[in-house]
Amino acid sequence: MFPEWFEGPLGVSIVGRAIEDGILEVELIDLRPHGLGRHKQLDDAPFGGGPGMVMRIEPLAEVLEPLAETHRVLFTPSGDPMTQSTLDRWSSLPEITFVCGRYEGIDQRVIDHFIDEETSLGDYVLAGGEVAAAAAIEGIARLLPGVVGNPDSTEFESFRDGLLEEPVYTRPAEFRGWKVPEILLSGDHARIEAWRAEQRRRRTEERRPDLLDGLQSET
Ligand code: JFT
Repeated sequence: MFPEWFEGPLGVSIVGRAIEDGILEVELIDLRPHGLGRHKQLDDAPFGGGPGMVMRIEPLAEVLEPLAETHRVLFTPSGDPMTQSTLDRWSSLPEITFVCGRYEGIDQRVIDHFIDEETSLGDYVLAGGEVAAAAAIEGIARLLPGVVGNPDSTEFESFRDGLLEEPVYTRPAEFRGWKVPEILLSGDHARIEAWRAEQRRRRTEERRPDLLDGLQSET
């Protein structure tokens, strides 16, 4: 309903570059022209009463039925939480359709007949699906081969070993008396890697013990 919302997210940084370089293609579909009547209406009052409005089926059917060959994802607070494995899976699909709704939601028959997967950005409440779609597009873009900033090896990936990232530092080596950990200036790459691994482990234990529960490497 708001294609102009995506101008920023699609125009800059990793996603902007991926599109410029022809590695990623994004087509925005404005729902408004598919609306009903002279006012191109997209919403209506909910059957059974209650507050707010619901997106009608006709405009979405018109748009989504011809896209049946694509993987059609609806962003919704009721969906399965989006994780890195969701993005890994989506990044290898040739074409994916993200449906971004507004109002109180979408007529259930749209979901039943024109949606392949329901996904949520997370357990907090936004006003629509656009932020989730922008997050997904950026998360996918950085996984695509040839995208600048895409580490060639998943070895340098966040969550690569299911742990949080270690702290990182750059120049100056001292600022207001706050020193960079000595080990990082030592040039001893074996000890540096061991230190980083230990930092990832400790950080994850402290901040996200839930991530350790599902790990294979620990016994
Ligand atoms: C919110 C959303 C996600 C995700 C899609 C559509 C309407 C507004 C709304 C809010 C609360 C309850 C409807 C959406 C999201 C998230 C996605 C819609 N709304 N019902 N909010 N928060 N993490 N993905 Cl369509």
